[in-house]
Amino acid sequence: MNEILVAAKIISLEVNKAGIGGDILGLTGSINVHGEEVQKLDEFANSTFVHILSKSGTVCAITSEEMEKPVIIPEKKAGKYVFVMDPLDGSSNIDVNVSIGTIFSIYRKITPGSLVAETDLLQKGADQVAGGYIVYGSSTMLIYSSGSGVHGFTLDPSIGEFFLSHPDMKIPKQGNIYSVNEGNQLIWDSKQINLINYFKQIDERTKRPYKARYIGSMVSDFHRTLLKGGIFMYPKDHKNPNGKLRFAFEASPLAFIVENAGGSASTGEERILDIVPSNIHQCVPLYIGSREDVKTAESFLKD
Ligand code: FBP
Repeated sequence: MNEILVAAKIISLEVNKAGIGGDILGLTGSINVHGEEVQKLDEFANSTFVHILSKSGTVCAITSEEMEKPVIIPEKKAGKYVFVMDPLDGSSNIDVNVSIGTIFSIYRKITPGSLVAETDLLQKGADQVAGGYIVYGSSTMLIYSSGSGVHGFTLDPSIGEFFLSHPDMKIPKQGNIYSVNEGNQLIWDSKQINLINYFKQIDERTKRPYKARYIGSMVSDFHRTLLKGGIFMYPKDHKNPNGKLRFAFEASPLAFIVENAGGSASTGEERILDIVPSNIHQCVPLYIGSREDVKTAESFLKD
């Protein structure tokens, strides 16, 4: 965790001065394994974490949304953990100064010996040792869980230290905010359309109509959902039959957080943390947030 905080401080500094210092805004010109244009800050964040963790003696492998293949740490420098990350989520929002973030999961190496096997890299979400995210926004915050509660720490840049600011965070059982890119409505199936129409209907008893909020930077949309309740969704659609968000780098770590804060995370059909991925870049539909709101979503989506 200390190594993660060092990397977070370095990235926070770069993000906060993006546009005035150095050449950190804009594209690298390369395309990542998901067919997305790589931002310079994506690359900077990825190499900062890989550099620091590779030398830390704490990890044996690193997988990243920005790297097709895992980084395997040489035996002499290897530790007992596998680090899984989306080094910079919401990167399409960097140039417009919207909050972005880093999302991470930590798993224990489960196979004996020093060789890292595929099973070490493709573990069930529920087997995370810890999960968390860092928001680079109006302040820089770390939110993480190691299975007993969810805690938030805020960076004091004048001291360069993270301080406990949000102990034992709990998500409200039900919210009144739904968050989804409605621009995709024409490529949704009827179940998804019916669900969104349900949240828009007027019925005071069930707090409806819900408010619509969508930043388009998942870390920020999730952070708001954790604090205020409601539901964030990235459904499957005719363009992305498995949704757009990545199981290992995005859905699973945030599912670990939301469940430890009293909420739920689902594909619409199954619990995210019950999934054992078949490949590190696998995508899943995601419904995450307040327990009652995710239950409502499942009631519309389950066959
Ligand atoms: P990356 O920036 O890590 O690729 O994340 C994907 C993301 O930007 C999420 O943060 C966000 O929720 C989603 O894509 C927005 O997608 P869309 O523009 O299709 O609504």
